[in-house]
Amino acid sequence: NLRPVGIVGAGPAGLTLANLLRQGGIPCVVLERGTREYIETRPRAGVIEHRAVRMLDEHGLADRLLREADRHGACEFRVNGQAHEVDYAALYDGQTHYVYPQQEVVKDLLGAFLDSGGDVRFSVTDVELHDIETSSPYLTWTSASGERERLDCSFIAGADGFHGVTRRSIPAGAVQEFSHQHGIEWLSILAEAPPSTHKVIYALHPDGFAGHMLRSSTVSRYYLQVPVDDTVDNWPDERVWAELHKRLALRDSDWKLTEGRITEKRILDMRSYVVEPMNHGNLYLLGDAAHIITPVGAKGMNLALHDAEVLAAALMEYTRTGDDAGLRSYSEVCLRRVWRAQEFSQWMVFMIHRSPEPFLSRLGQARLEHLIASGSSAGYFAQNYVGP
Ligand code: RFL
Repeated sequence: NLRPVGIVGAGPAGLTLANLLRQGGIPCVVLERGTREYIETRPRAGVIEHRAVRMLDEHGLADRLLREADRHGACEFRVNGQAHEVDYAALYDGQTHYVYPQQEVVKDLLGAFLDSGGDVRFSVTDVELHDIETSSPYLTWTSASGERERLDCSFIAGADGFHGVTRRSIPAGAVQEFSHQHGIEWLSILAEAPPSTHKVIYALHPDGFAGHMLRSSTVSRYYLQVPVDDTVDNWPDERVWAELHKRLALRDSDWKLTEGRITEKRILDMRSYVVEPMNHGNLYLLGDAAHIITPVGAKGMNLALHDAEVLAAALMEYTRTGDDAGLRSYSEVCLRRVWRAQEFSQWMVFMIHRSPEPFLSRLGQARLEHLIASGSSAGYFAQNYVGP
């Protein structure tokens, strides 16, 4: 009579863990604040590393992804209106990214879990964690119908994102927090516009960075570097498009940006955060609950999937054999990848942004010129970008 693992949060991290545990015969219950519709339509990431896809595929969770996702092995840096392509797949054993929106990943993971009889409680509120330092931790929450409920757990998995409740349940002083404000801000835009490019574009312009990301054949994501403390109200649609046209422009070319209806506009806090260790007692944190990273380099969801894979293996080993070596090394194993991703993201942030300090802008430009000119620098970029 195994007590279940209580998983808080049905994002990519929580749902991947839930599926892997269920496949391994370990009972679990997922508590989610949102409705099913909310989590299945929440657009965020869109770029998945080959490694994460292989892991999902090994567990039979990537069928639709492999059928529908586009594969990308090159990106473009636009500097002063000139395009420089980096063929990172060629530089790294032919490995590619998969472009597949995060809400589709969530839809697939949720569908697989529910189809196998998995237990997800939607629309829960006031989740509380109890006795996490003991071997009988438990969760309480208010259900969608207003009842206070309780689940006695073997372990608790905190997969409730950066603003969730699980990390905050760890007593002050038991963990160390590392955070960094990158001193830049992005306006993030989602539009019903077919992509104007076959590759992701990172454009460096005297007025700041602009990015054209890929999501699907009908939807695209764009980013604009904006002054710190800027607000969405300053960015009516016409200004967004004018700025994108200007910063993405290509010299001596008839390339054009296709516009579409803007469906989301938000200011992104360009911040990094890591908590160490990623566990306390019998609470294990994963994904954004333990670490956030800027979207530069597209690592956040990939790290969340990796944490889930490592934790599932550790919990399975412990349940089958009583060996807790995997649980003891969980945090260390995950953090190694997390810090490597943070280092790469920071390297890239520095390279593609215009700093208020002109000297630093020049250094970033020199880094990019080196990347374009040098095989070894491009090799570093390729390996880290597509995922080590
Ligand atoms: P999530 O996805 O935030 O899921 C957490 C879930 O927990 C629920 N929840 C609670 N449930 C119960 N009780 C509570 N108290 C709760 N509090 C929260 C939430 O409703 C939610 O369902 O975390 P997870 O699973 O760790 O996944 C992390 C990723 O979502 C995140 O890292 C990425 O989206 C980051 N990211 C990107 N990552 C990539 O790998 N590639 C990309 O291209 C990429 N692009 C992006 C991004 C993030 C972005 N934003 C919006 C921050 C682009 C953007 C614009």
